[in-house]
Amino acid sequence: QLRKNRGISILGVPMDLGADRRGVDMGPSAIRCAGLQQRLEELGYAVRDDGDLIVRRAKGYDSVPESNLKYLYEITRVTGELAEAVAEMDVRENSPLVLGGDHSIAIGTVSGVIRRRSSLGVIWYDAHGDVNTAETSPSGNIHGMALAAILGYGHPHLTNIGGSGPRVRPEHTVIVGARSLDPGEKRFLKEKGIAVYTMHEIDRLGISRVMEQAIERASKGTDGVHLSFDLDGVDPDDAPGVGTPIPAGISLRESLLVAELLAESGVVTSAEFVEVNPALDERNKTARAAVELIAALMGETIL
Ligand code: 4U7
Ligand code: MN
Ligand code: MN
Ligand code: MN
Repeated sequence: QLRKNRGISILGVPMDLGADRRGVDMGPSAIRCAGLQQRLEELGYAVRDDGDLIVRRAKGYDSVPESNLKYLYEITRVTGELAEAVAEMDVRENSPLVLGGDHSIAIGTVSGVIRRRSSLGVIWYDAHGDVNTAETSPSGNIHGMALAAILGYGHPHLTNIGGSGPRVRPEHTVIVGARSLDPGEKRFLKEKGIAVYTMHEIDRLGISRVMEQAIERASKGTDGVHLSFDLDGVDPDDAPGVGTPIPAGISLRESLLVAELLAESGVVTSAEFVEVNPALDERNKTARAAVELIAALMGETIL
């Protein structure tokens, strides 16, 4: 539980190799600048900032020949290191809070967490599904393949990060906020029976009922829930600083309710906030939104 009996360990992963647009490598710095640590300390947490992992700037594409996987080798190396670092945080009884970076880093975070919590639920808050593989991806960008890899589908380099241990199961996986899914992703999600709360369900049921169901699904029979929060799930009016903005999204206000409901439920054991792109932002608005969301997730209330 992300509660005050545990400390919080912050780790930045300044990587943009999994995305098309450069600039999300500046995300961790922008989120720190928006006052993250102080905000969490004011809530009473013992916060430890473990700094950033080192990401090598690749010269050109280090893609596998004949394959549709951009920067596979450096992404494999960084996510492997991230998995080690995250597993260690859990040993120290600190809740991992990872700052991205592009969404491919989730492969490392989840691989680290699942070593200690072998039955892990995942809530994937995102405008996208991120369940492409090299075969279905229209772009070759690994951030669009992260959830597939976590579920065990894709290139073996990506599916074996952190060793061949337990995996996240489709019935414990929930996507919230989807509004841009590729044809291959739609097939994959239906075939695996993954719960997807698209904007349609959010509009029909309301975000609060959606979250009740999402929490139930991700937490039932698991020993923890990982929140993987892509800032592009938030409407681009509220979070313009992302690489792949998709209109008609979840407002910041509803997104804060998501974070508050997760805090109330007490099920979240680790989290990451990804895809903040300061180069495309307006006065650090998106990083500031991320800090608001993290504070709410950690139990901050208005009154
Ligand atoms: B993000 C995309 F084709 N589906 O695979 C792809 F639309 O982590 C976008 O959610 C992926 O930001 C977006 O390249 C990845 C595209
Ligand atoms: Mn994503
Ligand atoms: Mn996305
Ligand atoms: Mn994105």
